[in-house]
Amino acid sequence: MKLLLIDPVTTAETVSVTERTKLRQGIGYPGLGLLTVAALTPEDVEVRYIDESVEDIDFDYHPDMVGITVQAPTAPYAYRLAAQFRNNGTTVILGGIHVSLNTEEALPHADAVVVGEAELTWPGLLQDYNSGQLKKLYRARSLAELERSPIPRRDLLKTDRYFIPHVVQASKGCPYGCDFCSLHAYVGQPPRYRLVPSVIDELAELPSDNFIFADDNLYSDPAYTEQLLKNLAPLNKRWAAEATWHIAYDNEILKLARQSGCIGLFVGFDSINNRHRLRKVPQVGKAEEIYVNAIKNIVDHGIAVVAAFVFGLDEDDESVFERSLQVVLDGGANLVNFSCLVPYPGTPVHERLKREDRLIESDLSKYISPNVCFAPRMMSPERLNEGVIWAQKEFYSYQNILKTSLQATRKLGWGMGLFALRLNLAQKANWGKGSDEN
Ligand code: B12
Ligand code: SF4
Repeated sequence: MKLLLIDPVTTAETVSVTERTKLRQGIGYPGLGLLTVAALTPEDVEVRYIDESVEDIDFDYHPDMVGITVQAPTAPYAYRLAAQFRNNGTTVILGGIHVSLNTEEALPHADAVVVGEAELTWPGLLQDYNSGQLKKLYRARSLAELERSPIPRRDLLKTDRYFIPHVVQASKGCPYGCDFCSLHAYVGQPPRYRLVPSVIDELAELPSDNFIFADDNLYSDPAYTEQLLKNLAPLNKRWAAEATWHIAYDNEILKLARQSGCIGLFVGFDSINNRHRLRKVPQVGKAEEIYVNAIKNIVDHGIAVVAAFVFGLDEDDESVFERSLQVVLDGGANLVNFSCLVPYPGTPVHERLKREDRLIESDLSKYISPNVCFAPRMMSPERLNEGVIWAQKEFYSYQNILKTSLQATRKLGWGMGLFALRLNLAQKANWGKGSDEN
C-alpha cells in the first residue's frame, strides 16, 4: 500500500515553492502531526510526506491513500485537494485540529475523518481499510497517553529546507482556558507530560544541537519544567519554546532555562487590557509595568523574547496598539507577534461572536491575522486590521531594528545580536508583504 501524507499551506496556490521555501528557511520549522501519523503506520506501507510549505505535491504519483492534516485557514484548500484526489480514485482521510472541532463540515469532503489524536485510531483505520471496511468516522474516545506515542518520523523531513528542522514535544495542553484558543478546545485539558527520561533520550538522538519545543506552554507545571531543564542541561543543546509570561517571574526556572541552552522564548502576554484572563497572577500593578518588567527579566537572564499579543478583545479600544508597542519597546523584546483575535470555529469565542451576530467573515481561508473576521466591540474591523499592521511594521522599522539588535548584542552577546538582526529583517520583509503567514 502507498500512503501520501500532506501538510497543506494556504499559500500553495498563490506563492511559488521557491518563495515558500525561502520563508521557511528564514524563520520556519515543521509540525509533528503527520510525522507522528507516519510513525504509527506499519513498516510494510510505503509512506511519503509532503510539507507543502517547502515542496510541491507531485500529482504524477498515485497513492492508494492520502492523509491530510487540516487547520482552520487551510480547510477550504484542503477540501479542494481532497476532491482532486478522490476524483482520481484515491482514498482520502482528513485529520487534525480543524476537522476534529468541525467534523460535520469535514465529513462530505473525505472517505474518512479522524477526530482527535491519531494514536488511538490510526492503526485500526488502516486495518479496516485493508479489509475493505473503512468507516466514515474515527473518533478517539480519550486523549492519548503521551508515553505511548511513537517518536515522530523525522527521517521523512527535508531538513535543509527549514530554519530549525527539529521539533520535540514534551507536554501537551495548558492549565489556562483562553476562550480563543483552539488547542484548549481540542486537546488542552488536562495537560499531559511525557516522562523526562524519554524526552531526554529523544533529544540526545537528534542529529542537531538546535531544536524547538512544540509544547503549548513549557511552563504549564513549574515542577515538571524544572526536572526537564535540569536533565536537559548536560546535552549542550540550544533551544526555543513557548510559555506564558508567568515564567518571567520565576528566576530559578529562567536560570535553569539559560543553563540548559534556551536562547529564546515565545511569550504569550495575551493582552495589556486583561491580564487576569490568565489566572494565577501573583503580581500586582498595571499590566504595562508587569509586562515591561517581565520582558526585561527574561532578557536579563540571557534569553531572547518574542512577545506575543492579541488585539481586538472586547476590552481593547484604539489605544491598545500604541500602548502594547510601548511595552515591547520599553521591555526590550527581540521580536514581536502582534495579531488580531482570530475566532477559529470550534472555540468558545467563535460561538459567542456567532450568538452576538458579530462574525463578518465565513471564508475560512481568511482566518489568518491581520484579517479581521469579526466586529470588534470598541473599534471598526478596518481599524483593528490597520492597528495590527501598524504595530507590527512600527516594531520592525529600521530605527527599532537597529535599537533592538544593539540591545540584543549588549545583553545577549554578538552571536545573538546578529541572529536578532537577521530575524528582524526577515520579519520586516515578510510584513512588507502585509502578512503574518509564518
Ligand atoms: C509547529 C506549528 C506550526 C509550524 C508547522 C505547521 C504544521 N504543519 O504543523 C508553523 C510555524 C509553520 C505553523 C504555521 C501556522 N500555524 Co501552527 N502550530 C504549530 C504548533 C505549535 C505545533 C504543531 C504540532 O506539531 N503539534 C504536535 C502534533 C503531534 O499534534 P497535532 O498536529 O495536533 O497532530 C495530532 C492530531 O491532531 C492528529 N492529526 C493531525 N493531523 C492529522 C492528519 C491525519 C490524516 C490524521 C489521521 C491525524 C492527524 O494526530 C496527530 C498525532 O496525535 C501548533 C500548536 C500545537 N501544539 O499543536 C500550532 C497550530 C496548529 N498552528 C495554528 C495556526 C493558526 C497556524 C497558522 C495559520 C499561523 C499563521 N498565523 O500563519 C500557520 C498556518 C500554516 C499553514 N499550514 O498554512 C493553530 C491552528 C488553529 C486552528 N484552529 O486551525 C495552532 C493550533 C496554534 C494555536 N495557538 O491555535 N504552525
Ligand atoms: S495560555 Fe496559550 S496555550 Fe494556554 S489556553 Fe491560553 S492561548 Fe491556549
